[in-house]
Amino acid sequence: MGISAYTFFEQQQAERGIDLEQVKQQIKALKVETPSWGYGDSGTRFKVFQQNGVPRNPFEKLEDAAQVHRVTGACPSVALHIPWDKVEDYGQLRRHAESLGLTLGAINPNLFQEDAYIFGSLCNSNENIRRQAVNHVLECVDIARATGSSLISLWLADGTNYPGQDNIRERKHRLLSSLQEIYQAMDSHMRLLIEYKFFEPAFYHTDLGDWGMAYNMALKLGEQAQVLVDTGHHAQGTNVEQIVAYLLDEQKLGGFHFNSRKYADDDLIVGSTNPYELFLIFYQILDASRAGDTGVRQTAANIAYMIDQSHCIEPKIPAMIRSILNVQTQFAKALLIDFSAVKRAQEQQDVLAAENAVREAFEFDVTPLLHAVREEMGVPVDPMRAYLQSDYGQRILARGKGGASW
Ligand code: LRH
Ligand code: MN
Ligand code: MN
Repeated sequence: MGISAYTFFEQQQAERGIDLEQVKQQIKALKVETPSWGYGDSGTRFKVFQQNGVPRNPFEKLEDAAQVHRVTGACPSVALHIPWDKVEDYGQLRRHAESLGLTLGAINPNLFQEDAYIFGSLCNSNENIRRQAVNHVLECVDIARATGSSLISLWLADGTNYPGQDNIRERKHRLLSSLQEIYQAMDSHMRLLIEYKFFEPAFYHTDLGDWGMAYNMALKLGEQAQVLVDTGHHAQGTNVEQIVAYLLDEQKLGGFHFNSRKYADDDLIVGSTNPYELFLIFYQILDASRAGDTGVRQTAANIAYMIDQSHCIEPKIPAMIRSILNVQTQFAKALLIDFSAVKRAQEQQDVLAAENAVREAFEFDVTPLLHAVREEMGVPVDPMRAYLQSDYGQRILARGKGGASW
């Protein structure tokens, strides 16, 4: 790190009244969960590409995830997807995670890859299939107990392809009663995160098609149910940060699946095409968490930040490191917002001054700040370079091709 670059940055921020010590603390506290499936082979509906050195089982996925945490210090937990990560003994998987300095995070039931689910899972009109789906999620609640996880992260692929294919209102009733049974089975420290998506695999209607539907279910279920915002799950032009602000104010923002998208549910590296959107999401979160704000109902601390990406053409561990660095960068920038300047401009209804006070934070180069933070955390100043210079990428090639895939 160039000492002078940081000193200059420090002076610049002090003049703006930004408390850099506070900022550094908050960057250090930001933890982002990585998904087990982000380390395995993946693809599109056209092709799943096999890469060399991909983990062959959930144990090896954790080993790869531990590399991301080793160089970033920001990813101490890993989300599981069941049955992709099905093992005989979840206690053993948990111990393996702990031996690597990790914990097991959100448990994601898979309600989309059984033939039985061709017409849906929790919404299916066939009672036996609904039962199979509910039982699977109940099994995930048990797995969460064994892994020490507190989150059940549920995404529903259910929907229809044609008008009239099924009764939309009846499907809604079936969904609510399925979710109620699941909700009641959770322990009191557990949270159910309900993820929505506007289309795919269903193309006419999706049973949880937007945040409003997920919110309605969460509201009916109770305090332990919240909404999960996957940044790639919206129609073009949707103001995702407004959804974030709204849910925060209702105490219903459970967490995120970060990724970036340009056309659909692209699942690309977060912040690669839309860094300003990510910055504005953090702006809303920090604004809602500010002390003294009478509207504060939820703080940044109890939001589950998770990555949900499929790295189809890029090497998986560096792709995950890149994702984490992008998240840290935009979070750091948002922390530089002069919130009192924003407030003043809002009170004076000075549109340009308000927009300027937000945007100017985005325009700072936070590299010296992040270097200083990493030095203090005892992790490499340049995590990507540290990983690439290690021999881990070489060593895993011995695993060969044909690793785990979805
Ligand atoms: C659905 C989704 C959901 C799944 C994951 C693999 O598109 O975002 O979170 O669990 O992808
Ligand atoms: Mn997702
Ligand atoms: Mn998705």
